[in-house]
This record gives sequence, structure tokens and C-alpha cells, in this order.
Amino acid sequence: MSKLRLRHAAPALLVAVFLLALTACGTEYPNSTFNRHTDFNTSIDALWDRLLFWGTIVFVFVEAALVVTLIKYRKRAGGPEAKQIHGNAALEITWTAIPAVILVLIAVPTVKTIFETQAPAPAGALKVEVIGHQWWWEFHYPELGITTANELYLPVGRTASFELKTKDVLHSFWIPQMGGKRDLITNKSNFMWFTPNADLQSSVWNGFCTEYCGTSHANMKIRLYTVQPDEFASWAAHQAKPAVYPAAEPATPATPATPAIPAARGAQPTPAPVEDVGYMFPTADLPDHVIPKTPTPAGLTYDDALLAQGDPTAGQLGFMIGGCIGCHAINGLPGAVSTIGPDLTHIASRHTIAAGLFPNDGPHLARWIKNARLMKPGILMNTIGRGQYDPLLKITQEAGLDDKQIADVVAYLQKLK
Ligand code: HEC
Ligand SMILES: [Cu+2]
Repeated sequence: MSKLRLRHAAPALLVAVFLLALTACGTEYPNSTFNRHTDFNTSIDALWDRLLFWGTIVFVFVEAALVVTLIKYRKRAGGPEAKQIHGNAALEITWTAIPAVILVLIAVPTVKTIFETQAPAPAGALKVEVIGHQWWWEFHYPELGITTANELYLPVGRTASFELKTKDVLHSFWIPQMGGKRDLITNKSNFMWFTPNADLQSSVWNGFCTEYCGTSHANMKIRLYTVQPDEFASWAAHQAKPAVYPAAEPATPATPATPAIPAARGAQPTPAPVEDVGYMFPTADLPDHVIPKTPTPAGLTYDDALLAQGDPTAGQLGFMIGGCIGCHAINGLPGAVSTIGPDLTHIASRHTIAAGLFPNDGPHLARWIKNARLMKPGILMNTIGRGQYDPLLKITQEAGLDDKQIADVVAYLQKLK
């Protein structure tokens, strides 16, 4: 590049850098870890600010000294020969002492933050067991008797204490908006805790697996709902119950255990009880950054009109004859106790399926059941649609469920609120 062109390029480059810096101002960063939504992130953010402060001072000082020296002492035509010197004790002591002081200013808060974030969880924390699987997350609330998958609810203002384990290979648990990441290690429990700020509004955050764990590592996501304590209590109370299908006959209310109080004169007949399915984060309030946008495979077709004809009772049977009970538990469905795949007891109360890869709706559920391995590469769930090609086993599924039977199973799953 000629000298002239370089002179022209420099201002253009400056403008480009300036514009790039400008774009950083207006945008939201839904997956950034630099915020103060929890005690953990507050410590990390405070440390980061301090590092950035000292780092900026050092950078500006060193670069300024460099540029001044380059310009002031550059070689000039006919200039004198450079003076030859040997050492300068004062200068050397200074440039050793200043960095040493800066290192101490960085090291002390760093070590303090490490101890803070590695300390045992405070008393009264909500215990959550996190179990990594290739490629989905199992969540247990041991004190509440809840098992769920991929979607985690936590109340704001209460510390959540995680015990991290893995069923197979190494994974790593990271919800950037809430705190640091921590590995899930084979044959060992790791621990981590954080407290979502009490003044957080009910919100949804993305989480990820951040330790490469095989084919669908990138498809192993978490949805975290931080909700108000009463919303959490409602969610938890319902999740701990068995599946709601088949529902109790609404026509014959159960005989009350205590003698019925005689109805007051003129009392209205009691309205039919509304089935309580507990709190679920409202679909209308979901922020765009948590809505899956993965396209379904082009070769995987399903006539969505069939879904309207789905019969949940036939679907419950289909769930058994289709082999689903070999891998999935549904609390309340006899025989469905396997823990190989995600617990489906309250599958309809989740917004996504397949560890955040697809929205949890009829068309996606149907395609998933038909050929899950085409939707999410490498997974343990086999291809179940009749006549479908299983990309992992490299065989065509000759038995399996036809499209109508799949519609029935979908109708059944959608009853499991
Ligand atoms: C060989 C074991 C196996 C069988 C059989 C099986 N599944 Fe699965 N299923 C899995 C695994 C493993 C996953 C998790 C896949 C992932 O997200 O990586 C899964 C995921 C799912 C999900 C998504 C759950 C969630 O919360 O993300 C649904 C729904 C589902 N299976 C339904 C079914 C149905 C219906 C059948 C029977 C027609 C069935 N499965 C048969 C292993 C199995
Ligand atoms: Cu993983």
C-alpha cells in the first residue's frame, strides 16, 4: 500500500472504529454476564470494573510513553548519534515498584472474590440438584420432591444452592446473567450458589453447557425463570403432584372428609372447581431472546391438520406401546418410571422441548416423536415414526407409530400440564 493510500485509510478506519463503539451503546445483551442481578454477579462485576480501571490506566500510560518516544527520538537526517548508556537504577526501581503495587491492588480483591464465591451456601438456601446428560439437563428439588428437565424455576430473593453432577461426560453449567460457570464432573459433586436479587421482576434467562460434550453440545440449553416467591410456591406445589391426566371426573366431587356445613339460605351452588395447574411463566411475557428459532429439518414432514384429531386416551396407550415408557417417567402413569430421558410428568408446563431447541407446541412435538434424531443429532431417543429413516442406526423404522398415533400421543402429552 502506498503512503498516500495509507493516509486516506487511517481516517476511514478511525470512523469505522468509532461507529463500532457507538453500536455498543444502544444494544441489549441478553446473554452478558456483566450485570448485578445476583450476589455472585455483583462480586464478579465489581472485580471486572476494578481490573478494567487499572488496565485502562496502564494501557494509556504505556501507549502514550511509547508514542512520545517514537516521535521524539525518531531518526532524523543529519541528527546526532544516539547516546550509549548502561542502566538507570532509579528508572528500573520505579518500573518494578509501580507494577508490584498495581498487582497487589488486583490480587487482593481477586482472591477475596474467589473465597466469597467458593464459600458454602448460606443457611436456608433452596437446594437444586443439576444432572447433566448428553444433551439435556435434569433438575431435582430434593426438599420439594420435584424432578423436571431443561427449565428451571427459582424464587427471587432466596439463595439457590446447586449440587452439580453428570450422568455421562463432563458438562458445564452456566447462566451468564446469574453467575459464574461451573463444571459437572464425573463421579464427583461440584457446588455453586447465587441469590437472584429480591427486586428482580419475574424474568427469563438463557443458560448453556459450556464444556464441549459431544455432537449436540451446542443444543444443550437451559431456561431459567426467576419468579416472585408466591409464583414459585404455586409452580412448585403443582410440579410435585402426579400427572393431571386422566383428570378426576369433574361431575362427582370427592366426598369431603369433614361433615359438610349446611348451606346458608340463599347460598349459590358451588361452581365446578377450576383445575389448578399451578403457575407457569406467561407465554405472552417471554422475551424474544429465549424463544427458540431452530428450523425443523426440511425432509421431516407431518400433516399438522391431524393434530386436531388427537385423542389423549389413545395417546396414553400409544405412550406405552410406542416404547416411550422405556425411557421416560410420568409420575402417575403405572410403569412409566425410567430415568433415561427427561421426566415428562408436567411436560405441557414447559415452554420448550429438547433442551431449549424447539418451542413446545403440537407441530414440534409431532415431528420430534416422528424423528427426534433428525431434529437433534446424535441423541439417545430413537426414531419412532413408522417408515422413518433413523440417521444414527442407519435403518428404516418398520414398526413404530403412524402419524395419527403420533397425534394421539401429542394430545396426551399436551394434557400433562
Ligand atoms: C431410548 C430412549 C427413549 C425413548 C424410547 C423415547 N425417548 Fe423421548 N427422549 C429421550 C431422551 C434421551 C430425550 C432428551 C433428548 C435431548 O433433548 O437431548 C428425550 C426427549 C423427549 C421429549 C422432550 C422432553 C423435554 O423436556 O425436552 C419428549 C416430549 C419425548 N422425548 C417424548 C417421547 C415419546 C412420546 C416417546 C415414545 C413415542 C419417546 N420420547 C421415546 C429418550 C427416549
Ligand atoms: Cu454438555
